[in-house]
Amino acid sequence: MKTQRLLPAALSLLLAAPALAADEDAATICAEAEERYVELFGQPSASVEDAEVVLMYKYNFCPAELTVKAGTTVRWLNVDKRTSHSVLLKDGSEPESDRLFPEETVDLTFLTPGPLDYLCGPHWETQNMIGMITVEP
Ligand SMILES: [Cu+2]
Repeated sequence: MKTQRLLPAALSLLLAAPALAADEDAATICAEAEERYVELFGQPSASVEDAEVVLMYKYNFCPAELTVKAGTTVRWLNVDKRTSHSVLLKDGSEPESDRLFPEETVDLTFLTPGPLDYLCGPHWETQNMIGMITVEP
């Protein structure tokens, strides 16, 4: 009897959950990602001085496209609450990063000019979680 009473309550919680990430606009998601960053670190991500920060949030890279000078370090930071992500350069020049759990980071320093597509190993196919770095000389 207890199970029967609990189940409908659990179902109604699921139904009340927010819309799936895919339905949300990337700009809205990235604005939320930045809010998460400020909540966690007490300052905007742009105030990081030793790297350009790309946030990973709700199956998006924020910003999805980034242009940097050669020699710049890009730091990917997961600001999701539960989901883990990775960084995998499509040209295969680096091994896929470890799974980054919430609040974990990976740094890559880009020396060679050119465009570089990258993706999230677990989510590029199902969630289109992809990004691009353009390295300028
Ligand atoms: Cu991912």
